[in-house]
Amino acid sequence: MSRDPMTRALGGLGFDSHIRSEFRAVAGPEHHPARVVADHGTRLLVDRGAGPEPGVVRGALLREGRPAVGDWVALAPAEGELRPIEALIPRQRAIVRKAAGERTVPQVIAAWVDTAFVVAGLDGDFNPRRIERILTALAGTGVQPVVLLNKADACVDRAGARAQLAVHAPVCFVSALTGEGVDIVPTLLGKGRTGVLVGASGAGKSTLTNRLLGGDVQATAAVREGDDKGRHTTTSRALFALPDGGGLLIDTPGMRELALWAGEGEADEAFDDIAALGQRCRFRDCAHGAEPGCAIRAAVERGELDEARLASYDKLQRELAYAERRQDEQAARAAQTRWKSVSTRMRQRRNFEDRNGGKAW
Ligand SMILES: Nc1nc2c(ncn2[C@@H]2O[C@H](COP(=O)(O)OP(=O)(O)OP(=O)(O)O)[C@@H](O)[C@H]2O)c(=O)[nH]1
Ligand SMILES: [Mg+2]
Ligand SMILES: [Zn+2]
Repeated sequence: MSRDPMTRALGGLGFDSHIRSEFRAVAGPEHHPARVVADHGTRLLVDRGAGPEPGVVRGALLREGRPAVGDWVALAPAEGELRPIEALIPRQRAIVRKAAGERTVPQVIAAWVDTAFVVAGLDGDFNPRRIERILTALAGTGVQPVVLLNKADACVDRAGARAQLAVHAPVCFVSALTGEGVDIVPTLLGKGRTGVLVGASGAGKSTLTNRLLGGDVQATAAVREGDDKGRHTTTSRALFALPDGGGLLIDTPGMRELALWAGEGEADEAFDDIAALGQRCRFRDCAHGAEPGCAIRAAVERGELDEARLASYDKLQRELAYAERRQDEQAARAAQTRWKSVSTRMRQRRNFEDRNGGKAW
């Protein structure tokens, strides 16, 4: 890396030679590389190695979609207090989800992520199926998943909790409260690498962030039984540099709904054991119900496959099929709108030619 102090500071944000060459491909000589370090809804904060400053999206980027936390961007020279963001370095290793609400619009949660820490609280809220579903959504993103079972201090039966979880990712017990095990995060990340905390609201993502940063940077709140108190405490996404070159960590708001953005093949990736069994069913289109020669039902009967895990796989397959149908419908509607505007333009052009007796445009 260069001896230029600004570039060195960018290295602390994860800037490397690959991003530098990608930056050169999209930026002009007046531009400066920076990372998006916070998304507060209407406001983005960017850091070009000199600390966070407000950035404003401009030019062609307005149409291409808003940069996400973790993204690398090209900044134009400052205009007053604001830094115009003029280009997005082609995004890699992004965590994307269906946006909350009715329309299936993909929303980028974090970009240039090396490791996703799936945080789950070992309290009354422990939900192994939710963890499996998040891992499924992560499959195929190129992001390494790690499960952090948090609130280990409040858990009386760790082995029992662990046994409920059928996943292929590393699983670690941690306590953001006491600090037990939390060093796994900087250890796994290391210098210049980016991690993101995802998981249900109240799992302790912000408490863990504060513990790793050694201060009260993110607000946290106690979860109360029976109401929504302590839920959705974090409302924006932000990236922090961990001390002593321990990498970069993005805290995110808890997911309000199961929000997948995955294809059916990705369900098979997360449930590869079930998918492999399915290959051995007698019928290729086996629905793993009452069909004769079903290898999956046979595995359940032999006790080799957990019924709950199979149910989770079935449910996921159905959800993915539904999501895919909706994506197709939306694509079809968008194509129809485009076609309508094309035919309107063609009609206008014909009218113009008729009136003026010749070629237009
Ligand atoms: N006993 C125990 N409580 C914890 C631990 N970590 C977090 N908590 C508590 O869990 C509650 C929720 O923690 P938060 O850090 O706000 O949860 P969050 O995942 O950031 O939630 P959102 O921001 O809503 O997504 C707080 O009362 C924390 O004190 C832990 O390791 N042990
Ligand atoms: Mg939080
Ligand atoms: Zn079958």
